[in-house]
Amino acid sequence: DSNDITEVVNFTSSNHAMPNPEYFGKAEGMNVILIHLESIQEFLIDYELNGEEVTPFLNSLTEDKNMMYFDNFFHQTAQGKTSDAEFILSNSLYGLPQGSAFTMKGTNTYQAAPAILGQEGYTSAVFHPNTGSFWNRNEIYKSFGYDRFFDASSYEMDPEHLADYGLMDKPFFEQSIPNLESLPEPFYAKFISVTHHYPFSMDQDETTIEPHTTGDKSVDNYFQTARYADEALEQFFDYLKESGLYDNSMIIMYGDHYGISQNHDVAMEKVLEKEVTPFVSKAELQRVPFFIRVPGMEGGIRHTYGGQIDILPTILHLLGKESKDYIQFGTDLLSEEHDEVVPFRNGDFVSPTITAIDEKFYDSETGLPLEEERLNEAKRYHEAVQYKLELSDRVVNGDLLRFHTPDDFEPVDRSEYDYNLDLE
Ligand code: GP9
Ligand code: MN
Repeated sequence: DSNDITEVVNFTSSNHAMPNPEYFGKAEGMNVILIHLESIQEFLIDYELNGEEVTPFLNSLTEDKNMMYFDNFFHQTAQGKTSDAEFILSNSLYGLPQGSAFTMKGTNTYQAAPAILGQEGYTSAVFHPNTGSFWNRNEIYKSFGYDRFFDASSYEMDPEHLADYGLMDKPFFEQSIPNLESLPEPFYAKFISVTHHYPFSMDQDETTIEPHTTGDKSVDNYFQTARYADEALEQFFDYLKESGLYDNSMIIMYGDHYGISQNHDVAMEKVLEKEVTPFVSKAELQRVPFFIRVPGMEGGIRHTYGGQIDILPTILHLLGKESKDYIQFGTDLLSEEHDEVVPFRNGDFVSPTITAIDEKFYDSETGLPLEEERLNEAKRYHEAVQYKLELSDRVVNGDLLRFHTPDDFEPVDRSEYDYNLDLE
């Protein structure tokens, strides 16, 4: 009941990080373009295969003068994979420990980014060239308040250009343009690509880099589809520049989750040319790239620790919208008060000082087991992480946002949304 929400509100308001005046409102009134970098892991950035960059375009973006690049950023997904990433960053709530909140909690009450910004005059849309019912998107997007959903029905699904989960990235971005241009500005638009997805197979005629040579097929091919995704992204950026959208849009890009699972640690030793210990496999390799580009705002490489849970409060503050009245479990990455302990869904965590893997503690800098005298500090972090995950689960399982409506927020009425999709 409504009493259950009180403990949650007490926690989230005390956990809230004050906006940094240097950044608050820096993107006010701008469009928001979110690009979901399917299966892109951080180790790809600046990785060279046979002396060649795998993702030259992404690499160049880390040096763009208006681009902030976070190199200690982690995915926090579990079984819900892509859908967990979407769920976490749209709501600043954690995904569920088992299954996918998208499929299991699609009709809950949410206060998601599209609804919050919709009430500030934004039009919201998702572009994704797969059947709209995949991951129950066609239902949960209504609860999030997405105005438009362009699924496979909005694309020419030419059989020659299909990947396992839908249209290849290059035609996907290209064909998205007319629909993007139909949106009134300012808009909040998310693009979810599909080519760079396990098992990372693609037509060899279209590849522009040799596979890796570890002998593990999906690991070897991972580099080819990553290169293709990088090229598709560059083409989309070219369009954004030509159309002028580049100059009045904030661009956010995030890796959704690992592409190479722990079943491939042996091959990863060859890729990284080092021993893949549990610390490397379960912490280091869970880094994903995170980029923020705001026209006119100074960029640079940031070493702040953070995760997908922190994306929503960061975006809201850049847009000049206080996140304080909302129930959000992350904190603004640009705030002086940002919390650098990053929980994983299983209760493990990373931070600049201490990392917990399988409930064993490590020194984050050396990767070695933590000294005895720091164990108490580690246990405090661990308890804080458990508590956050437990409270977030209470919100999602109990549909508790029904009982907490911020003053300037109108609850979403799902019946107002219909995407006219052609669902098989
Ligand atoms: C499917 C795509 C892939 O539409 O988003 O989802 P994933 O398998 O990565 O969770
Ligand atoms: Mn995914």
